[in-house]
Amino acid sequence: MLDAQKLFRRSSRSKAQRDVLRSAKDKLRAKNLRDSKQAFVQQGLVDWHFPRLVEHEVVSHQLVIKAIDDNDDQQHGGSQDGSDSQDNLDVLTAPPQLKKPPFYAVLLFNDDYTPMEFVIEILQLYFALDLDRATEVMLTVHYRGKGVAGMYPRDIAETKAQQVNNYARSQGHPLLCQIEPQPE
Ligand code: TYC
Repeated sequence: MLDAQKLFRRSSRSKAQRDVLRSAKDKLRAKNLRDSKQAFVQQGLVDWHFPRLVEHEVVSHQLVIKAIDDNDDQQHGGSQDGSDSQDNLDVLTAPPQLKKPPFYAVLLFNDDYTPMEFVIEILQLYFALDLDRATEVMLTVHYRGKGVAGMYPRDIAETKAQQVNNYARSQGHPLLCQIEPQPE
């Protein structure tokens, strides 16, 4: 059996091993989870075939390190101190790893037929721009060919573009609205 596996067999841990494990846990708590897992493996504390580390790391932002040998308790006739099988779990909390969603620009394109007033109305209605800002954006589109009406996560950007196109069509205007991913 690998040393790492022995380390996670609770019943066979020596004090020195418990200390190593505790300090490793502290490191894990402090660092990015995936980096830490890599570090754990490099230090020989866990074997890479320890997939539950990954499976559980997203559960309520808790990392659950389960002893490799699920039968540990059974093999040793249950826990000696009378506590239940939860003994076999080491639960570490880690800060949530949040990533901002990628943003999409909602673009308006110029055409020769959509009335300026209608474009301004669209910008106020769907993009919450005040009259001055809506006029400014409309003129940018008019003179430069395209302009950004707003920036949103993908779902919202898609919905807005669809709403604008549908509304423009329903009013008989060819106004075109499309989304474009933004570099992160
Ligand atoms: N070019 C249009 C006109 O002169 C106005 C316009 C502005 C149309 C912006 C579309 O996205 C647009 N009536």
